[in-house]
Amino acid sequence: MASNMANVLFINGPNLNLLGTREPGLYGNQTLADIEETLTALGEELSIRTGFFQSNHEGALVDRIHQARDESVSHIILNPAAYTHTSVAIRDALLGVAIPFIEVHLSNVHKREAFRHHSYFSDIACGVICGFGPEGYRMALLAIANETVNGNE
Ligand code: DHK
Repeated sequence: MASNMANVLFINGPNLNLLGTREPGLYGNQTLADIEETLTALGEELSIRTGFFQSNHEGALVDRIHQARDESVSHIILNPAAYTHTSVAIRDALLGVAIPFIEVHLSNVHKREAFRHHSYFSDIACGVICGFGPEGYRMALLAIANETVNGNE
């Protein structure tokens, strides 16, 4: 396991601070704090260091991705939320720091409106998980622990 070396940063985009009350039929009842608590515990079990960041602002997300390189973050688990479908700036930030990342969505975006079917991230991500609610973040962390995530190929 490479897990004792992994340093994983979870980044969540706009409106995900509203989890728990926001469209629970789509996004579930857990708050972001609940989800982060579960992921912290799983990280401890797997000997993976975890960190968390959420912002509603595109530039703040770009800045946090830049900062991740200085902190030797090994992997990013990213839910860009609405920026999935719009943000060249966040895509370029990820390409710029060259940190391998997994794209996660709580909902199955492919079952939803057509504008959610395109992602600016999927073709540069190590993998994409969608439709499993908060379990998707756990699946991403387990994939890193199991060394099933390839770097920057
Ligand atoms: C979350 C959002 O806020 C939406 O804008 C995306 C994503 C889907 C999710 O399923 O986690 O379209």
